[in-house]
Amino acid sequence: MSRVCKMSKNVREVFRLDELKDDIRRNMVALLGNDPRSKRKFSYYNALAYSVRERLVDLWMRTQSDYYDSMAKRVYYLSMEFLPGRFLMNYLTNMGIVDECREIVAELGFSLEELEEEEWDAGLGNGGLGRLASCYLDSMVSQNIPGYGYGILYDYGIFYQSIVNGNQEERCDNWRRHGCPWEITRLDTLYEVKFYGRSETYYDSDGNVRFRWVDTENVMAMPCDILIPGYGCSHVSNMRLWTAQSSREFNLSDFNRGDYIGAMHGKVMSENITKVLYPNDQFLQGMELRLKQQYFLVSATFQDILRRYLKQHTSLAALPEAVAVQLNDTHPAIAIPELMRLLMDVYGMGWDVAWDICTRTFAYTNHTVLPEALETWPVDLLGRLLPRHMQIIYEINRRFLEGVAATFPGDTERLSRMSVIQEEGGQRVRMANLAIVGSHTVNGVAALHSNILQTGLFRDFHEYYPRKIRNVTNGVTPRRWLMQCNPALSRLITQSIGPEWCCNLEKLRELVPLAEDSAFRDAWARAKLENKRLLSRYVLRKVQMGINPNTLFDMQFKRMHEYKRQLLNVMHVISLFNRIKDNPSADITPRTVLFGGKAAPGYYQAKLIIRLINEVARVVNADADVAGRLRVAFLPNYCISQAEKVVPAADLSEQISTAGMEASGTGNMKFALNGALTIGTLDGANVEIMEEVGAENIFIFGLKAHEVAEKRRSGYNPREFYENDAELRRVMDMIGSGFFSPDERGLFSPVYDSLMHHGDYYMLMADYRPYMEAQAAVDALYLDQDQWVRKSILNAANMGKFSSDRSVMEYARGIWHVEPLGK
Ligand code: GPQ
Repeated sequence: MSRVCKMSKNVREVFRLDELKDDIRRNMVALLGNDPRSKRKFSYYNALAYSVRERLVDLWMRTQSDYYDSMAKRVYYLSMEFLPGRFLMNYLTNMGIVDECREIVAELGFSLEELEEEEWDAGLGNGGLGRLASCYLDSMVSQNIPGYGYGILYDYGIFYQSIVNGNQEERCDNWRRHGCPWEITRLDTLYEVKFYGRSETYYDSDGNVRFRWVDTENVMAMPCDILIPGYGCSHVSNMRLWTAQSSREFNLSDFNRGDYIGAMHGKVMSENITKVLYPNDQFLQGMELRLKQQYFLVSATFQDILRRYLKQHTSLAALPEAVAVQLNDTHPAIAIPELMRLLMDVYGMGWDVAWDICTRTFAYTNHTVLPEALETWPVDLLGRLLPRHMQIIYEINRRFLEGVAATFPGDTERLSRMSVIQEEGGQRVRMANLAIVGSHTVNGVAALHSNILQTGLFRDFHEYYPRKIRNVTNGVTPRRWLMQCNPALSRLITQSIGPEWCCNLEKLRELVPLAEDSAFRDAWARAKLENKRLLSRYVLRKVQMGINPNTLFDMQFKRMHEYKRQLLNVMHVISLFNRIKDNPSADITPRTVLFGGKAAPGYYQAKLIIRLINEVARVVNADADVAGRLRVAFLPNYCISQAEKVVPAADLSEQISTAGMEASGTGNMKFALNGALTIGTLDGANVEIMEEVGAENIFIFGLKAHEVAEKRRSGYNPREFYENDAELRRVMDMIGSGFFSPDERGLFSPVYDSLMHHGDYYMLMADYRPYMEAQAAVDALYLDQDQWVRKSILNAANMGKFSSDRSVMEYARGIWHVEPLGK
């Protein structure tokens, strides 16, 4: 039986809440050196944070010794990105002490919400991939799956976005400038990470040829832990984030030569490795520093994994029984040759034994089919930075292709498609191929996406390894994405069906009959309205714009990408504008259309669409005929803490990517879970959301994935839609002719041209009319509030499948082969 305390009936006692106030005051003085009589919110936030954290350290240590004593198999979730957002309310929610804490903080003269706002988001990721990793950590620890997140502690997370004259401007996100109370820095643990040098052969004492990696430049990795409390404090785990420190000896030698500046230069350069998160989402830039970051994560993590393993085992032969490593996309895939190197060069194993251990340890998750996102590294670059790994990759590939050639004799084209080395256009290492070959399981993140992997992108691999490629549909944690972000709705749900839903989201189904109860529907609508009011206040504060909570809140919040088609949404807005201008007295459903999302700093077209949204907003919002019926706003700096305000207030969730391009989406799940209705294409997890909520409770439109593929093959002509649809033509002409940019008429020509002259790759023109029709159905339904609210309830009620608890259990049982501890 687990020694870790099960959630006590008396949280007051377990977390010593009677002492919390005194601890906050003590930490004000002892840790922060502040006068407790000061009323600085930031100091009180910090003092509270330290006081909360120290209550968990003990539980964390007990959890770790539980894992140790039971010799449980551990899961290592390796990810270049985590997007936890703020920690304070998550700790309090998972500890179950929000209300108690609110009282204590009030006695100190603050509201909990104002202290919450003092925290800076931990933005150590770009978007969905990083947020998924954070949801999975929450679900693992909440379900007693022994797991850890391993990543990088970037000094600068995803940039801070501001909008200046309608354009995105990036500012650096110095998120730890004033310290971060959640970090536990392990100053005494340092691992050496090697780069460059060369691979040398030598003979061991038995006369066997062996390899060693010599003449390297070394950097030290120091871990920093952030605790991850499970819901109900079943267990407390951690994510371990690495930071680069210069290595001592390479400093010393330079100092001894008297080259002080040279030594400092080396120090600064080596510490640059963890300076900044690359802000590209699904776009490979191919910078050497990025590859260094990847190997830095992998090398430090494996030293830590093996150290922990070898405390309890004498031989590495049983590694796959004790360790499961999940690769979050190919970003950490260099782990495969790294483990081979460690097993062979450091622990003396032969190839076959090492390879068997390796392939039973790794599993790989693919998150995209976009070709520009698939990682390939030039052989020269990889070979220079990691010469021994390059050798190992060649050998992995040689043996792999031998196997393929034996199964498909004479099929040289297949060999060149499947090769880990791409030959055309200069040799490059295909990281996805390496990850597939070196893993026992590969998964996509939604049923449609996994299917596309099997039949499209990884078809050859699926034929060769018929059981390797599988599906695990993504999920989101109901703790942060309902309980914490939407107290009004959570309260109502708990009052109606009890509190179990937050650990067993399928329970929400008990809300289905309540959709027929008019008193419940009223309460549901009131909760939504309350959230819309809160958001309206936030919007007023952020962009000085008043929005009316009684209008339909239509939301598209996600990274800016052409395939996500924010432009299609803008085209709908322009069409509504024209309809109102043509007929100012028309009876239309009043809407507030809100956008948010960052564009990669070098992604010209995405930035231009941000500008277009802002220029359309300027025109629409200033027009007297439109007033009260249509408003448009772009909220700057979309991030986790903003999502927590936006998601609960949405009526309509825009999930309108070109079918076949969005691997899963997770925003779609968050919005529907909070009672928004979805307008979307049959893409990613939208397909499964439709299956769960019922086709009558979602607005599906547009081309299907196979139709998109078919149209691309048979020749797609966007102009045909322009010529046959007067309303579309007018929209395009307004964009192209400078209607929204009177001072710079050609400003939006590239937007116009991409659709009209460059093939409209994402098929907006084809989907415009079906989208307009779906939006008309939205308008009509919204006028019937009774029906709308009924559907809103049915959406939330049927979202049980999309809990990350379910996803994590599928990984645990089907891929990691671990069971929850103490069960
Ligand atoms: N995703 Cl490859 C990212 O956020 N960043 C990436 O670099 C890659 C994928 C997203 C993907 O676009 C979404 O459809 C998924 O829901 C999400 O990963 C999590 O799987």
